Amino acid sequence: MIDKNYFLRKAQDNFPELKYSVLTPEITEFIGSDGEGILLDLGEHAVGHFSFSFDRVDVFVDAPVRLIIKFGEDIREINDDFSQYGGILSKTWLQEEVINLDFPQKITMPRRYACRYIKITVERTTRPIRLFDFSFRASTSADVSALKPANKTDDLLRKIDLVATNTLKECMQTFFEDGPKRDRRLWIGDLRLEALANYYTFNNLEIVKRCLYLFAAGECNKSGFLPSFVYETPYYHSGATHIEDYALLYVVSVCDYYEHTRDINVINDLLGICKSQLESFTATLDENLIATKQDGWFSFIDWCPGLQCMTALQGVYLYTLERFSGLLKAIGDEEYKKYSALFSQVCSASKKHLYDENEKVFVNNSDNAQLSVHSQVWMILGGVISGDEAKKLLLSCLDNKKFKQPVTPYMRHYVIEAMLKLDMKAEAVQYLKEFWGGMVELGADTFWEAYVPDDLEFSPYKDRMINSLCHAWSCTPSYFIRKYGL
Ligand code: RAM
Repeated sequence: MIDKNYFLRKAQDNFPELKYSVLTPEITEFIGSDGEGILLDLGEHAVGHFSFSFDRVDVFVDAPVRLIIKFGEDIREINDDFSQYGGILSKTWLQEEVINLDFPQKITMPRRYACRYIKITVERTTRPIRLFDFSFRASTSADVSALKPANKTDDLLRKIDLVATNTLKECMQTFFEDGPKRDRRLWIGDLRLEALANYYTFNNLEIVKRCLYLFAAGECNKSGFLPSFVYETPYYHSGATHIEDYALLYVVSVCDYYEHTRDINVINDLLGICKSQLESFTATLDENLIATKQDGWFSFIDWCPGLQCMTALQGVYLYTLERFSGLLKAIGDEEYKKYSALFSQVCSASKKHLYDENEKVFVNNSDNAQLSVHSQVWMILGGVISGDEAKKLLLSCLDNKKFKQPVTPYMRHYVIEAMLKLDMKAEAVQYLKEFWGGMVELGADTFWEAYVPDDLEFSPYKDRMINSLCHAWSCTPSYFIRKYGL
């Protein structure tokens, strides 16, 4: 019978194998006393466990030694003063430990870290000490040997692809994590983009199946939407938060999976859930076929402050309807007719009610005054406008101060998807190079959770220190470069 336990069993059957490697920094030893320290560089971003040995130098150390060990995904994070942290997420995500050592020993730190740099400061010792034998045991479920280099002559695109595949590799653990530093959870929005990039790089199908089943086992909310995230450890737990656009994008992720694998067994298992996500959403349409905000709803779209999401959300709904009816048609399910008829009706209704004919722009039902790139992009992806009209609209809103702009690589992904849908390949390359290339120029080894080129302090959580610098949803340049030959 298809129930939660069945889905969890399926998720378990597709548990990916973790591969380990050991990294050692160039510096092999440190001898020092109070207040002194050392900065280790692993040479690349890594996710795993840190070990080192500690010994006396010559004389007996007659009191415990206190070390402060800080892990940084980049050097800026190492130089941050965590005591000044004022963000809204728990400061326990900041990777810093204070440890007291009673006697010479080899230590393997119990927590897993995401870092390139490790700074060890001797906070207190009564005698000089020696630290040595530094090593970092890194893990990933990506098979790096399966990765072919992107066939690129353009140097910047090659670098972007490298950083993007590295980002994905680091987020591929026993499931697709959003960020190995934080939140270390499986979120639908991130899953979709990671899976896309994975199909064109490491092509690990087990992990995708596992993630789809982990969500299928989740608790739906009273509207019937899947949870937006799940935890796998210490035991399976599905999030209390439900995000409408993420629930829809689950359906799209299932469609992507079928398109890539033609694996009908998985589709048969998940079809019922996909249908119910769309039914739940359709139930909220008003008499004009426009989605209405329900009590307790949270729509994401992007971390752009103050963004009104409803028009973009309507676009996500249309995008999902179109993809899902395509899937049903491909597998010979006659219900596709119902979804494709609905798609056409909602599409014309959206143009009629959400498009300002005078200004030639999509507005928000809830707040007509707010213009955003998000609304335009999702209406294009939803098929509400196309051709030259859509191209003109898209070009006019990007980098235009009158429109709210994307702040995450996640939303930027959908801008590029819209461009490619409109055959704007040259513009897509330029946009990708400017945005992701900007991070490369700033020295990124992996791509970040949020990046606003003219505000490097931007954080969705009110303090940049907590931002994840290796974030799954930013890995899709490899998908675009490899799939579309950008
Ligand atoms: C953050 C995470 C994650 C994202 C959600 C909506 O907590 O960064 O990647 O999917 O927000």
